[in-house]
Amino acid sequence: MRAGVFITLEGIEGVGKSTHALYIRERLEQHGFQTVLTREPGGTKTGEAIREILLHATSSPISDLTELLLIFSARAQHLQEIIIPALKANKVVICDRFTDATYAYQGGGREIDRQQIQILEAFVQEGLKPDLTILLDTPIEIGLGRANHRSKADRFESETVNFFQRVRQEYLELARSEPERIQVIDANRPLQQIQQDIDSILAARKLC
Ligand code: Z5A
Repeated sequence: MRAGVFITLEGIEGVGKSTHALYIRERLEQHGFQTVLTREPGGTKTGEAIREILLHATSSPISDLTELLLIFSARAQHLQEIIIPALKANKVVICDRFTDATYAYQGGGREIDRQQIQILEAFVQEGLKPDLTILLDTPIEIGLGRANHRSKADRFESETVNFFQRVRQEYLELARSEPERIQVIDANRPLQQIQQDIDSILAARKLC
């Protein structure tokens, strides 16, 4: 059995996941929790190498199934090397994206059969799920608009508007199916208001 707390942040790109992951870490550390801040795909040396392929390998095609398997390969390493040891050491793991992103991007976006994802989830995670997921939600033009200010688009960022609409809808569907775990925040507001909502969610779980 594990002892720590596993928190994930989700949403389409540019909604503020990285910004609020840092905020959550700061709040938790102010309240005496030991934290590990990490991300997917990535979080380990192997996982970061896989991330590089997933995001930037554009010279040769990657099939949807290969993409799915690469994501779960990175996740398997991340769980064994970082997440499970941290939870066993009673730490709070804050992870920028996790398996909900797979349902949203590979399930919703790429339209891979949900049951295939469920099989891999059960195999790789053996029942481990986040205790709390914060889903930052904005209309896609807001998120994409914020992200577009940055450098060259990666493999996902080059997808169509319809792809991101499906991703967003799948995230909202996941939240409807697991309302206790997945807390939706309207991220189309000033940072301070979003952080007040985050504080309330953490306080309700006695984390701040
Ligand atoms: N992927 C997948 O397909 N399947 C999976 O299972 C997993 C991932 C785990 C990499 O993700 C890609 O991997 C991802 C899906 C795929 N691709 N996409 N798209 P990533 O997390 O590294 O990439 P990202 O979502 O593109 O990250 P991001 O663009 O950095 O977004 P963010 O972390 O949500 O946003 P941010 O960096 O905190 O904020 C972006 C900017 O907006 C920044 O300048 C902020 O200051 C600003 N911002 C944030 N919030 C606000 C508010 N409220 N008002 C004004 N400005 C704001």
